[in-house]
Amino acid sequence: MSFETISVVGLGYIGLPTAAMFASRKKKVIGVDVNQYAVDTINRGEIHIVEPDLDMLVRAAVTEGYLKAVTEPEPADAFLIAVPTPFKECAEGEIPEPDLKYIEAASKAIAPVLKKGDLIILESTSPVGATEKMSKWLAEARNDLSFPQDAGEEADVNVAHCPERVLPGYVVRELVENDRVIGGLTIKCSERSVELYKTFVQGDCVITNARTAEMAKLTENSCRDVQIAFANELSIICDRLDINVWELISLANRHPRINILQPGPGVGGHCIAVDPWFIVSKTPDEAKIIHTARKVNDSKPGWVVGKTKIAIADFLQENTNTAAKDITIACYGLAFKPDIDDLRESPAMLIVKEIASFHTGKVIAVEPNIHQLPSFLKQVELQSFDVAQSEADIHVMLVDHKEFKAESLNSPYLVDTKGVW
Ligand code: SAJ
Repeated sequence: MSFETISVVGLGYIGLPTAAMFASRKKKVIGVDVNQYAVDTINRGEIHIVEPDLDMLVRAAVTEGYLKAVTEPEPADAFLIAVPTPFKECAEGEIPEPDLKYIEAASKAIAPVLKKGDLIILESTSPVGATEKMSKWLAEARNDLSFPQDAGEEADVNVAHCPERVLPGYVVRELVENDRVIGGLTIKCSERSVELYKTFVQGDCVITNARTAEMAKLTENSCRDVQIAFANELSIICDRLDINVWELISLANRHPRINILQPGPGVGGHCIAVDPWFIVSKTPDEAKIIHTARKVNDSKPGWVVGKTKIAIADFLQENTNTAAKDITIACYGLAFKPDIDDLRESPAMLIVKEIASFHTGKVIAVEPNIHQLPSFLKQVELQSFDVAQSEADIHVMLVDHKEFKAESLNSPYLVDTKGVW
């Protein structure tokens, strides 16, 4: 059975590009989101998120009538669920548990419009077992239909997990080119999912089961987290031993089987700092390295703040007529990684916020990718690189944006978390 109408539930960083991609292949796409603002924006052919080339894709899809956004699900042949999977509230030091409330809400929202022959795919990054849980929620809501966990290959409805793996900033290209891991609850569920993705995916669609597909996604991001933790730990060791960590890494990387990643101010974004906890919370006794990596990366912003305090103390010692309130600190970069404007879960932002909370003098932020600072940084000034360089006494390099790499800065009071200057 072919897929004439495709519904994408959750029109965020993954759902919207995916919806636009199906629409660009002339499929009728119904995007569903609870956010009325997002729905209205998309229906005007505009976008509410920042992602290169996505605006063109959405404008064309809406103008040509292949994509529409709604707040309530409508019948379709396939449903892709791309909603957030945040943590549940927990006390500091406790292991955060994933919160599946948005997946549950999306399942309950689509259940009334499901029909025999439909395919439901969970794309949200999820803890192991979430796809089975989703299918159970759907079955509870629709006892007139049979589901794979009970009816196997004979089920009326097919269910699979296919995690997204695209890199923010390259989503449009990676959606087409990346391989996809497809984990159906049965073989037929997987095969039908492959047929759906082949509408636009040029990479391989590799079939496995749902639990392995869930774990594959968590493994990819945990692997990167562990590797970055190794680099961050090296940077702290090298600081203690008075060794330049970037020179050290470039030398070690000349070994044919070594490829160490780069240290930085910490790990940000909505994936790599989150997904490893989905493994740790499920298997706390076994996931020792993954847990430690999280702790190492989460502690790096605090270490950078500590280095800034040492720079302030050094400055005061050298300039005995100066008080802390006379010292200007410039912080370079706020985004969670280079050359993007995304400030969410950014360690650089955490550091700037913390510096602004204790420092009595002026704090400047330089962030070429934004025009306005978030309201909680109201005591911080957004300035150009030139102003920061000439006004500041202490410089804190946080994100290696291309604009900063093109400059040089020489100061005895420099905390350089990216080895740029
Ligand atoms: N970082 C370092 N050092 C490095 C590389 C990265 O400190 O050498 C930091 C970045 O500055 C940033 C964080 O790590 O704060 C994460 O950045 P990233 O570029 O490694 O990853 P994301 O979060 O933008 O996207 C990741 C990707 N996963 C992998 O590369 C394994 C992407 O493919 C996933 O689709 C995405 O997570 C996701 O949605 O899960």
